[in-house]
Amino acid sequence: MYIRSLLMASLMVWGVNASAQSSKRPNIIFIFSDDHAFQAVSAYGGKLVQTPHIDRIAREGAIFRNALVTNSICGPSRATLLTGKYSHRNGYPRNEQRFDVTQVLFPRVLQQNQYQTAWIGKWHLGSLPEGFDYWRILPGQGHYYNPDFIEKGQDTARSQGYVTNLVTDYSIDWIRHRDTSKPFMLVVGHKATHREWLPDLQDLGAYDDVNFPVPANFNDTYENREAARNQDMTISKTMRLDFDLKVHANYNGWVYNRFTPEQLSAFKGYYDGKVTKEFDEKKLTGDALTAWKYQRYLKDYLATANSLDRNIGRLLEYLDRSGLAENTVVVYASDQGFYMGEHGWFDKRFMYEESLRTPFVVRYPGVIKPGTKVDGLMCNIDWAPTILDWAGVTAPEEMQGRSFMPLVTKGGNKSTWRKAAYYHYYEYPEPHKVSPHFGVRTERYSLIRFYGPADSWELYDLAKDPGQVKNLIGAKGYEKITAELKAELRKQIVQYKDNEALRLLDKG
Ligand code: SGN
Ligand code: CA
Repeated sequence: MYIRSLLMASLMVWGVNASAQSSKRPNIIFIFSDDHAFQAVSAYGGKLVQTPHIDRIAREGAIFRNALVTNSICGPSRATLLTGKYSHRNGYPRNEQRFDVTQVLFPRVLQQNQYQTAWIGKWHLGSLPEGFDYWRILPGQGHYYNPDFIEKGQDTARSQGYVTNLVTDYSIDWIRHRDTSKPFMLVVGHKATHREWLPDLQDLGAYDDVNFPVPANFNDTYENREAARNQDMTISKTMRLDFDLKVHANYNGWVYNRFTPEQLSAFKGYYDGKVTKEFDEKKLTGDALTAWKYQRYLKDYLATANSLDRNIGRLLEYLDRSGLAENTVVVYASDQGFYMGEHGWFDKRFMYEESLRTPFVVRYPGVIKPGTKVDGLMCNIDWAPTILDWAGVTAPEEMQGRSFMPLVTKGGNKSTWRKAAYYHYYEYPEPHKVSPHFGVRTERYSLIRFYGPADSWELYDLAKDPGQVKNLIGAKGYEKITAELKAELRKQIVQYKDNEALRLLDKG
């Protein structure tokens, strides 16, 4: 009897502790957009646009100025978020395959630790989600208007409305109706600002009065850079007037055939009535046409981003109103960066700064000091281990990143943080014909080994050449740093067990 009551007492104490502890464990919301360039976020100093709500997260928490992806495209970035591993370890190096959901995924680890988990919005991994109590995803790339959603346990069904609003509505709904006895982790997966940059109706023409400055390397001639010369992602040649810029748009095509008559009429009013009209009147060719396409591209892209930022504001406001803000970590990140005309491009893929770096801001009330600015090299392999760290869970051995909390906490040991980051891109040739490559990025330098059709090395001094137009490989005076960086690259390849890259490196 005595033993039994002792046991009961200790169970009760354990129970109390456990629940007291779990009530302190934060909720986690990971807002994950698609192709949103840091140049288009005002918190990053971008003069192109105002993003007050993303900026608010940065102001009330931390901004990472060197948040790097390890393979700059969609599916691979998502696979890395889920697994904390490089593409060569999680089996998802290219888009449009089937992601293996049976491997260790951070949401499943959270579930095992009494978290409730959900993924709402763009998923783009071929297979259906696992490790989530609830999910409601866009099939494939998804549609901007009246998109289909696949909801766990339900048939695919079409929703009415604009995708960024819908993803936010469904996210707030889920939070509202969740099991409140547990902390939660929710990924809010936005389609915006992916190509073909369709804004919400209320944002059509939002930037029509703005004349955007052209990046210094807009007319890059790709000298001494074979991979950059052979890509297929220029505003001048690759970007399509009809599909991308909606000039003489094909309103019978798959993008528009699901529009309501009202939506179609608003689009025609703007794109036929204004944009196509202007195009027809101006009769531009050559550089003048490219300059016009650039302006139109930014106008559409940034108008699409307006809705993204507004909806982030809506979610933050819901957290304020519901009292959840205080105990909820909010991250805003994109799956990679994007070119806004730098090198004359749109799209991503290259290990050059605009697509290597992605926006990443995080608010963690009471833990991360407001206004924190981080320059350390943080990679997307670190995201899963960090999320688990927030939940008080040690990351499984096979995850290759580590929690970035030492970078944002007072007294955190920053001395052991990585001084070099490893990158490996694979998808070739379609779309965009970017030669596969791997490389290493330090605070100051970027060393890249292209393989496949462009079999070459590149070296950049980011302090002297932030626009990366001067390949220093073989240049006099750079022998020592090149040798050091090559040694660092080999070290990283061995550390992260990238056997394919090691074989290529051994060839020279
Ligand atoms: C589509 C786009 C490409 C884009 C890929 C990958 N073409 O194929 O421009 O690079 O998606 O993007 S489109 O004509 O269909 O718009 S990712 O973000 O999903 O990796
Ligand atoms: Ca993307």
